[in-house]
Amino acid sequence: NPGAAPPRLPFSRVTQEDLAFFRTLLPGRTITDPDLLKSSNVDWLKTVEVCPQGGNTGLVGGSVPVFDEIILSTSLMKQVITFDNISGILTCQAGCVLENLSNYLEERDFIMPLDLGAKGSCHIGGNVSTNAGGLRLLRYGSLRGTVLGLEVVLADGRILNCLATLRKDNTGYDLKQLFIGSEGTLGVITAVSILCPRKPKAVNVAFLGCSSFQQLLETFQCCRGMLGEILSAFEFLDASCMSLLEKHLKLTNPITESPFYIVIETAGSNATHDEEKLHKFLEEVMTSSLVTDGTVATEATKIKALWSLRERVTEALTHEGYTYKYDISLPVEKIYDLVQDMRGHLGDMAKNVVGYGHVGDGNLHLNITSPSKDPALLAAIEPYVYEWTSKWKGSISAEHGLGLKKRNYIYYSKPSEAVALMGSIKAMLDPKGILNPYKTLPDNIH
Ligand code: FAD
Ligand code: S2G
Ligand code: ZN
Repeated sequence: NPGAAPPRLPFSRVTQEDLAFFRTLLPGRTITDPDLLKSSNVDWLKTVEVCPQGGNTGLVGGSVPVFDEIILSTSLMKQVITFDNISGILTCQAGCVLENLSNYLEERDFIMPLDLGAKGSCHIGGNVSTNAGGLRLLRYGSLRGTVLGLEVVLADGRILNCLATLRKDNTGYDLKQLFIGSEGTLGVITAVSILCPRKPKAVNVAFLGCSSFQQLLETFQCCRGMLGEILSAFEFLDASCMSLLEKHLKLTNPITESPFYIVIETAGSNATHDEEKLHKFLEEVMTSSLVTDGTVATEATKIKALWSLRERVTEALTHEGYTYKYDISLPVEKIYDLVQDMRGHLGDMAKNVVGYGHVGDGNLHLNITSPSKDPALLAAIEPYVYEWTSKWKGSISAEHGLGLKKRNYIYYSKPSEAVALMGSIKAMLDPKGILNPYKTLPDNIH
């Protein structure tokens, strides 16, 4: 069971001196009462009970302790440090909640370069530590490009001040990249500087229906050609997702029932120009019947309603019982083949097999549900899903990271020499194994 506690490995164990140190360092802010720690000791999916913690919205069991680890919460580190409204470069503490940063920037005519369904709780430090992707990656790129600098506290207490606010700096190794996506295993991120785009003057969202995934892919190609630089998101969900949204969240499907649904967002600086391009595109895909039905929103509340059909799939799934989540990168034309193959492979063992995700990033969210935890179902899914992904040279974790649950499957997406080098870097930066032990790296390299 991927979420189960692993065997004890030669990592440090917490001592009374450790606890005494933190009690002196943070008087009144160290919590040891098990009841008060309950919500921090369980992950968002409630699948791992058993480190630095941000918003605790991670989905791979990376943010919760396994044995006796101390959780470092960033919740009180929520200050914006600087914002330059010429360059759009924001510097802030790691515990800023993503949605608060978005609001702060939007008041100043800028936006965050990432957006995800967990924005109300996740911290920017957690986003950087997981190298979160989200709904805007297609347009603004990943955090590997938008993060300009980091302040990181190393395992021996040294503060690494790489909090640059320059777009270009080629002086030596780009050390911040080591910490982006390292899931708290190499250092504690305490501040982030990030390049933020201007808030678009015109946003449109089109919600379209397609009768096959092939037609969805052709719509994507047409969309990229005809919308070009104003395209800011291309997401999909399948009919199974839509029925869960209707059933559990009482959301309404705004168009005719279809096997596939697409959310397309445009973001530009000239509403007339954008609407003209969008309508030409819609005319093209409707007349060529790539798309069977659709609706467009330009006004904020309708835009939000259309986006919630994509953003709330995760929430709808939680009402179906136990969810086995697979966050897979594949060649974009293969992403739905995995859903179909998995349905054939599982037959009636699973209650739901659904597919949704970020088409533009070649990132599928394959979710399989059963009324409760089912070891036989898990054995039918894993390692089948990882072998399938590896065969198509995909990634077994596109954006959520490996955490506790997927740490031992890293070899499906990385050669052993690479994993060994990761182990050497980990040993150099965290020789006592005090930083988020049992996460990201497989047990066999410690
Ligand atoms: P936590 O869960 O608290 O921690 C995550 C990892 O980062 C842990 O390993 C933790 O140790 C480490 N960490 C946290 N803070 C620090 C720090 N300051 N320094 C060092 N390490 C740290 N993810 C996506 O990529 N794309 C999506 O579209 C997306 N949508 C989501 C939608 C929903 C509804 C939910 C619940 C989750 C979604 N996620 C998505 C997953 C999750 O929100 C991201 O992984 C997010 O970046 C986690 O941030 P957090 O602050 O909650 O981190
Ligand atoms: C998304 C959220 C987590 C999941 O909705 O884009 O990353 O797999 C996901 O449901
Ligand atoms: Zn996602």
